[in-house]
Amino acid sequence: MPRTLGVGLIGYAFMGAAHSQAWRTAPHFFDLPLRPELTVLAGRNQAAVAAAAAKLGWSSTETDWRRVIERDDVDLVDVCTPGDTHAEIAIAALEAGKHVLCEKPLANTVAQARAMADAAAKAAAHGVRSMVGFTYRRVPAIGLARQLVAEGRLGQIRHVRAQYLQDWIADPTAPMSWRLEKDKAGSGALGDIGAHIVDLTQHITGERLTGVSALLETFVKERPLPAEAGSLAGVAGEGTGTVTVDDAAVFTGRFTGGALGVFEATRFALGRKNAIRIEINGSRGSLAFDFEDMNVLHFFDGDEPGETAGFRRIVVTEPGHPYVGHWWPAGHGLGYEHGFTHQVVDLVTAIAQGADPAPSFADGLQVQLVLDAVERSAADRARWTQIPGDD
Ligand code: SOE
Repeated sequence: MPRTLGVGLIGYAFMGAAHSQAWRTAPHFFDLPLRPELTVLAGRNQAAVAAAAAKLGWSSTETDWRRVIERDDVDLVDVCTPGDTHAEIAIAALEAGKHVLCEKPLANTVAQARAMADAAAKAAAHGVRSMVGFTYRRVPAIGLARQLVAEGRLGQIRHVRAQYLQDWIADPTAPMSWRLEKDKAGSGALGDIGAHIVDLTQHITGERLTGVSALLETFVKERPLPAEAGSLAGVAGEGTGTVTVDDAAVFTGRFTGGALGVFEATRFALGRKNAIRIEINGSRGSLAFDFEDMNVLHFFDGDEPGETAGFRRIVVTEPGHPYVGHWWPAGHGLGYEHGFTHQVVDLVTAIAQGADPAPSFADGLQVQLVLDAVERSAADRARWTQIPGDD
């Protein structure tokens, strides 16, 4: 029987529920070297967190995240709170010797993200591991995309085209939520969903963004206050609040290998619910992905003779792809939640092996540097803005 890994989850809204599902499910479909225990769920409201713990399968509750970090039966802290508390909680947990999984984006500012990355590097020297939750990396079709690029099947990357399209606040009467408040969320569509396409395109291509030119827009500046606090669209109550973040971000960029990038992150693409669309064009081939058809990768092989060349629709459900063989027979498909379960599998495996999991807090800091450059560019008439890097 493998040793246990006591998990303490902070936060129980949408991400808390997705992470709870992953902690519950992973040991039932993967042979894990450590057995996760859903030890404690933390939330500020005792009645609400007790109800969430019962629903999501947690053994105990706390109303102060500091108590979670003090507990000897907690080995790992999973941070699923709004971005304004990521740094305080994650750094305290790392300094207490707890492994940390932190939701994306890593933080609300570069300074916070840098402090988190520094704390993670210090903790790693003592065998304490950390990961930032860019779960879409763990969608099998994305893994195949990265593999094809790494094998040179696309050749030299020329174009990266990435969109993340949602519409949950396209209705101007949709009420305020913490995701629309800068002091809580750091930014709007840019950090919440733009962070995903920045991470994904860098992950697939193996290249980094070196500079951007950007526009941000807030289409609806005042919204009804919610009848009750919630993280996504809720029910309108009395009064109004001011939206202090972007509703949409569009930006161009250059990658380290010379490719040009075009990015769009918006919550106003009416009819698009969670459409992550990526197309990459190289000198030898192209690929295209749409999360709303997440088990499929489209691949154009430029080596194919023109008469029979065309985008191939690959259904990425064969057991030979990472993770896939642990689930269903070919063609039955995976869903949004599987990326979270795969995240738990890789994190627990890395901890057991004494390895640093990816994406690391350093990877999260790099995404934060891109987000910050986008905001600085947009504030200066879309001026070209370099992204600090090792070079
Ligand atoms: C809301 O836009 C959201 O929940 C993001 O915060 C998540 O990271 C994404 O996976 C789904 O949409």
